Amino acid sequence: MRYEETLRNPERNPMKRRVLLQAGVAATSVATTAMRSANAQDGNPEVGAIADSFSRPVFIATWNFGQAACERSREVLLGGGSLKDAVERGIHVAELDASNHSVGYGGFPNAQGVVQLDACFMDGLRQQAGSVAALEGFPNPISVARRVMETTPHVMLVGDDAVAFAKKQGFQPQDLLTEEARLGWERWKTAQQQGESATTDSHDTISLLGLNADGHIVGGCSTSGLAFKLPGRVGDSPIIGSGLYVDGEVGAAGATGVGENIMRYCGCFLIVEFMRQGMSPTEACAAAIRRIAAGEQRPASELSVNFVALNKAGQVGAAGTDKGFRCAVVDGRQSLVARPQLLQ
Ligand code: SD4
Repeated sequence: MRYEETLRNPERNPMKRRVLLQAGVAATSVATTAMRSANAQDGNPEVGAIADSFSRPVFIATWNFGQAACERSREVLLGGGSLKDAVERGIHVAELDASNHSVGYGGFPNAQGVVQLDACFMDGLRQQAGSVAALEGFPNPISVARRVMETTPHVMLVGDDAVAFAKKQGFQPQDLLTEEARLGWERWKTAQQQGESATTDSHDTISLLGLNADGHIVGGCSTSGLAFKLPGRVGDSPIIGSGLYVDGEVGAAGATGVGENIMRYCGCFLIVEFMRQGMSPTEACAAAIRRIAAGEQRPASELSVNFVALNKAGQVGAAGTDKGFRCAVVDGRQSLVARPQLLQ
């Protein structure tokens, strides 16, 4: 069984499923899996059917919980905040949600029990970007990434030097390892020691894209990465062009899934380029997934790669390989969760 399959489908591996259930590794993760299976038959509209029904300003984000984040973004924007503030503060909703074990505070730690966060922020105006990777001790890495973009001539800061930068910028360090996440890690370690390679279905990165009435586009992506990852491992999420890309003239794309399968293909950059060539956001997301599957020479269903996108006109789209993947779309009149195009 491939790595991605065990991540996404513990039930396909009885051993791993048993480990998950016995160890109770994040009961929430198991619950999430169950919820996602149920969602596969849910009544949410297909994104293709609603792609043109939104008007600027509009926000789109990954996963069901992206709806609360997008609603917060809308509130900030309509309350007079800038689009950058709207995207940043929308992402805070997911980062500060302790029950979300894939983002910010409460995220599952790495194999050594340390929570290491990745995030990037991008403004379509002259493609400004900021990013942090393997950042320890700050619950809102998206804000640190934005600060890298706005206050330095650089794009990316990592590790201890990113920590030093965040402190200098006035961000308050705090312990991000919640008791629930720590217990999940303990159980994972115990299972490993017993020779069972336990995995979790912890896979809920937030990528949030916003377009305002003037056609300005901003995006952000924030994650704790894969649960119990090798210390120092960095995925697609903070890599400009992989986990996120924004081109002010064309549109934006954001990702969630197994970073190793996204970053080797510059997934989000590819989607924006497909949109530049005339594809709709959903067509572009699907084309990127097909490209990755062709490159990997294996079915899309094995990849765990999922994307959201929007173009400058305000058309939204999404496609993914995970049956439970959902996206949230919010504009001035509507707020809903939609089913992306599924590629298997
Ligand atoms: C990563 N892409 O670090 C992230 C994980 C993720 O939903 O998207 N989880 O590989």
